[in-house]
Amino acid sequence: MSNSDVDVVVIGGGFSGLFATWKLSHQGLKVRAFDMSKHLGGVWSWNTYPGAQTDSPHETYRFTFDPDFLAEWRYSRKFPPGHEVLQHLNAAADRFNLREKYTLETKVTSAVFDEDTATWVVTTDKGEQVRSRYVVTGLGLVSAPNLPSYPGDDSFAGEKLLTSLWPREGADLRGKRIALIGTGSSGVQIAPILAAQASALTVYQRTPNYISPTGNKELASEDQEVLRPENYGEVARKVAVQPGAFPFELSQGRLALEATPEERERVFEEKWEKGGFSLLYESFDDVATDPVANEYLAEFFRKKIREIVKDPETAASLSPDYPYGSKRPPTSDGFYKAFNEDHVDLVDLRKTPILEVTERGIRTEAGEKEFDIIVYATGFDALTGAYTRMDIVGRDGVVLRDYWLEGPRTYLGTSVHGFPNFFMIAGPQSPFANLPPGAEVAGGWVSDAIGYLRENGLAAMEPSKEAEDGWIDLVESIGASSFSLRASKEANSWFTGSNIEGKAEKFGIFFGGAGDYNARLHEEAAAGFPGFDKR
Ligand code: N01
Repeated sequence: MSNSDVDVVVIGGGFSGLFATWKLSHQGLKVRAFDMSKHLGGVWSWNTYPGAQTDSPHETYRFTFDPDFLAEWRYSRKFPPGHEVLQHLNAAADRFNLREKYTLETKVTSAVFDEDTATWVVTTDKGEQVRSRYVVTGLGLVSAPNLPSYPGDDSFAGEKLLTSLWPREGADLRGKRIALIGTGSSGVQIAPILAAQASALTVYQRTPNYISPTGNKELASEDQEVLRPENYGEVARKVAVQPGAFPFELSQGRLALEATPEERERVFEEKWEKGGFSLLYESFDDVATDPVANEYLAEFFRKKIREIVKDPETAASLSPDYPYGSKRPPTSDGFYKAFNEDHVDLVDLRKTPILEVTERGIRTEAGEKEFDIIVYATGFDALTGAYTRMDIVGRDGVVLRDYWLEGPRTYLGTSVHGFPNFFMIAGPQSPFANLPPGAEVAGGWVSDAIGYLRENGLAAMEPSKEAEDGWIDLVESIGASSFSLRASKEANSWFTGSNIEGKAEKFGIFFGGAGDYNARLHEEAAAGFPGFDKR
């Protein structure tokens, strides 16, 4: 059966790709891995903008597969800064001899399935071709940058920077007149830093967000105790079942609908102070599911914004009117407060859209503003973009990009009908959850699937059409059954591709929760992969 150069080609050098490379190499497979970045680290090697940090707590934003590495690797802050995540990933690559498997600064341009030999022919932008039996992708959910185009784009004489392709050597922001477009997770993290360095900062906001404090802090040595083997089991237990794969308790045992106004206020206030996703996962069990409970939380945010932001018009523009949770809620320490500075202002694009980029700056219906730098924090062609930008050609010459024209089609977020032996880690229609734990679960499942094929002398597997249709129906019906997710479209959320003009609007995320998803993966493997056609 071995008429290939390698057993597996892994594409991507972030959490998913590195884990797959480790796991599959351990299984005795010959692995070749590629990443287009000069550095290992996936999105963290590109999104090096000032202020980049995780929204996931330190004990879960890491590899956990090796107990010694788990106990030894220490971040400095509760929500680790981006450069420390990069260090973590590179330390893992060194420790587990993964670097030697990688060819960096090399983009995979195509992967074409050869039916006669049931192998994939993977071609890179350096002209190399590698034949492999399996292709495993760790391309990231939010990794293909989105740069909107405006009339006059090329005329701008100043500097344009993207948070998602930030220059490694940094950028001189001091004393500059800066425009920031975008108020998602990246925009609200970088805004306070731009405000501190710029002589003038104008934030261009299309859709307001529900932004909670991050609540970041230096870790004391006792905070690291959780990483010890005898303590980590409790974290792993919570992460395995919690919908977002975070170390929160599954149920808070209280409902906002049943609480008195005073109790609601007390709990919301306490979780606001704690920061991160505490308000979503640790306040009341019904804030994500009941419209009235959700509105209590939404109004709590609006009240906070009115309290923090002194100018009432700016506060009103910053206040969201769609349900909490329709978009991925960002966190930031200092975003709202920055608007109280005299040199910081907000342009509400819903009232005054951008008409053009000019030689000197940006023109809206309210006039032209001059800038030295425009920072685009305009997000990603999420979920599918990293796949559709590559030529992935399955059986019968079907191109994945075309197959996904009406939205992603997968089984379990890991596999696609018509694309044998093609496995995705954290692919579209995977759960919306803390990524590193998910990468280890899905990567482990891919390893089991490949192990199953080899143990049974099988050449290939791909999901049946019925299994894939069933998964898509489930993903859509879970999304459509939630009042807040139904509003994803009007909130321009990347959950549904609605942030990109012209993109098919479909739920690209399995919203049944990471715990439920993990159980489904486990059942599929334990039952001998019944959703797959094998040969
Ligand atoms: O991208 P986004 P992001 N004209 O899509 C605006 C992860 N992440 O890079 O909301 C004007 O959230 C767009 O407006 P609208 C995390 O999962 C995590 O910030 O579409 N504006 C929005 O305000 C996150 O969810 C971390 O109307 C335009 C912004 O640009 C995901 O990555 C840190 C526009 C894009 O926000 C993406 O985050 C960073 C246009 N034509 C990222 N097009 C942490 O863990 C877009 N926008 C902390």
